[in-house]
Amino acid sequence: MNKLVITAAVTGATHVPSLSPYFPYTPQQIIDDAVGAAEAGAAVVHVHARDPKDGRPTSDIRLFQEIIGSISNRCDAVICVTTGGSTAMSLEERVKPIGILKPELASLNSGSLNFAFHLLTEKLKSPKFDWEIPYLSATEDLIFANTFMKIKVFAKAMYEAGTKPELEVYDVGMINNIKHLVDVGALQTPLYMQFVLGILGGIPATAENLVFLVETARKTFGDGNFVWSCCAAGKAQLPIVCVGMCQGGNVRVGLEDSLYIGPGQLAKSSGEQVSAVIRIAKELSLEVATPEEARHILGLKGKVDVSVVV
Ligand code: KMH
Ligand code: ZN
Repeated sequence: MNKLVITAAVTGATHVPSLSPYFPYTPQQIIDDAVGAAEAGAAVVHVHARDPKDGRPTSDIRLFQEIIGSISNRCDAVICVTTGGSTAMSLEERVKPIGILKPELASLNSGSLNFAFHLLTEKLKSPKFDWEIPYLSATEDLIFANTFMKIKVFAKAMYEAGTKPELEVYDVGMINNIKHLVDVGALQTPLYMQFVLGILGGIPATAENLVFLVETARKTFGDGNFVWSCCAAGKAQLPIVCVGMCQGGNVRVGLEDSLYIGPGQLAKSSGEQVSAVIRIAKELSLEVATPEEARHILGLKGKVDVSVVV
């Protein structure tokens, strides 16, 4: 049985700064949260960039270089760069970091969906920044577009850069999207899939749905042709990763997916959530993978070929 690869997704493009005083959005806060998560035991950190002035999601490559360069200097964690960017970004903005940074790993969203998080406005009593409520509200009438053509653009850029796609799967139909793209040669096996449950517009975060996703992937690709991980939005985060660990899967936590460490209790860092997962993993007699072991499990190229100029 492989060791457990823990990913920390530290910022994302869903949450806004006023939802939590612990939410990292300046480069230094993102770097510190990612390094803290790695020190807590995460082998992979998944990063987005935010405008340090007001926390708005950005594709500014200089910020990505600062964030990735510093994380890379301070720890050995695998860095997974987002190509999801934000629901408000163009294809060009989203794919740009790959060709420049040539990361070991990058998210590749395996299909389009309503990616709605307008309900978060109900939690925003006193927004610090004027962009926050319009940004959240706009997602009620928004499609997070990942057409087959767009996915081919992302995949081509990644393979040219030696980057392994982390295929984000928000619903079971996306497993068939991936199958189609493997069949036409646009995606290569072995695959690495991240099952993302509980997004409003995607598959609900239930234990049976995670089992359904895993079994569908096994029937579609066969056991030896993929590695998987799982995560869930909000309060489903810990229960779903527990189900995932019991199925022999890898897991993702972090403030991108949930701002909480317990009911009504804000997490002070992504590292807190990593530590909680590790406590449970130990009770399950699961060994946690180091970054080097994660590179082997996921089939990554190693840090040496990542081109980050700080
Ligand atoms: N923030 C969402 C738009 C990714 O990093 O590729 C999707 C997302 C997935 O964050
Ligand atoms: Zn992300």
